[in-house]
Amino acid sequence: MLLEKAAQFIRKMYEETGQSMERINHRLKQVENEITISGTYTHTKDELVYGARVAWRNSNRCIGRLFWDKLEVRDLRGVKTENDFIDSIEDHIEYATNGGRIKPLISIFSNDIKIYNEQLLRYAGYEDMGDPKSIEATSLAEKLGWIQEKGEFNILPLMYRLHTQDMKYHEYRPEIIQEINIQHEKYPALEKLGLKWYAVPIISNMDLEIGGIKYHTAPFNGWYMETEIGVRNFTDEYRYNKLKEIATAFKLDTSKTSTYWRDRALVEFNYAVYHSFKNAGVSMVDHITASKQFKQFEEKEQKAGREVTGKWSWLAPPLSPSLTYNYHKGFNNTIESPSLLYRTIEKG
Ligand code: HEM
Ligand code: NRG
Repeated sequence: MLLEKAAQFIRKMYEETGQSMERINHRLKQVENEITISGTYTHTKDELVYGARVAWRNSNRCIGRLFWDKLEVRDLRGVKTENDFIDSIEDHIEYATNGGRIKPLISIFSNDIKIYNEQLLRYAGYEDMGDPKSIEATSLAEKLGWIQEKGEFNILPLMYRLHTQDMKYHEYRPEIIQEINIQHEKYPALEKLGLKWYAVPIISNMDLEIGGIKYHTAPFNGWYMETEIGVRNFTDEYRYNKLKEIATAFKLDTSKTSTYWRDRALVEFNYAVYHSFKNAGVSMVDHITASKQFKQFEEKEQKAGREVTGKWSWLAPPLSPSLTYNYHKGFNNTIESPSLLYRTIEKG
């Protein structure tokens, strides 16, 4: 089974990158030998880089895939010590943030290291404050000894385990974390709500699968699409649930549904999120541009003779979806390999 998956990956990669039959066969033989002797095999650096990029290309729920071949890949399989691990994670945050010009980046560690955070940067959640999505992660951090005064925007510490040790937490150096205050030039009352968000979404709870090998610890990031923050994180009732306060800051009449206060507030708020990031010099894409980029991605893939797979409910943006191209077509949601998958290992 592993051999089959490995061979399929090697063939696909070596063919796509225009290598000779001789090289393909040589590498296939090597992999077969390694699997026969040890039960597994080791990717070369080139295979890791290519595999990670194709995993992004195959991410059916991602609208940002036009840039799949620009993903920077850090091969950190050799990191063994706790200090090196923490430094590498902080380096990822700093290097990906890049002073606001965010770089798509993935850091691949060995499976001897585990990360328990959903994203490297996330705000803590309490019953009555913060991001409800993080309530479980916050109590885990507290169990590990993390102490913080409750707040709306406390950055959770890194929670990790090296195979020789117990679970631990680490608080990031604050200077590596960039955050953006949300404001609107016409409505100063918005800024007074004190809303802010971090610059870079770095997903750290997914498996990277390449040729039958699963990397459980491979945090990756691109930049935000404004609706992720503007439509979902601040607006969903089970997240920050701020729509009414936002509408009031925009002086909308919230006394009845028929004033359309919800929809009006949502559009204006997404405008505010987008321009707050841009004015701070931080990369962000709006949903209309992202959909156009996705169309370009489809066209490029078609030229390369590949079918694009996708999941409609994620590719249609949650703001004015029918204004975007993605809304009006169907997608084939087959999962191709390499890919990024929801994690399968047990916590612990
Ligand atoms: C999901 C945009 C880069 C892999 C998403 C979503 C958006 C998005 C809007 C949906 C998120 C949601 O609704 O919660 C972008 C943009 C990028 C980018 C604008 C800018 C470069 C990347 C990169 C990778 C990636 C670099 C991997 C290397 C994924 C995956 C998902 C996803 C696996 C699904 C996440 C899940 O199921 O929770 N992306 N993305 N994306 N993206 Fe991207
Ligand atoms: N909606 C989540 C982030 C999910 C992934 N989005 C990206 N990924 N843009 C949130 O934190 O709001 N990326 O790799 O850029």
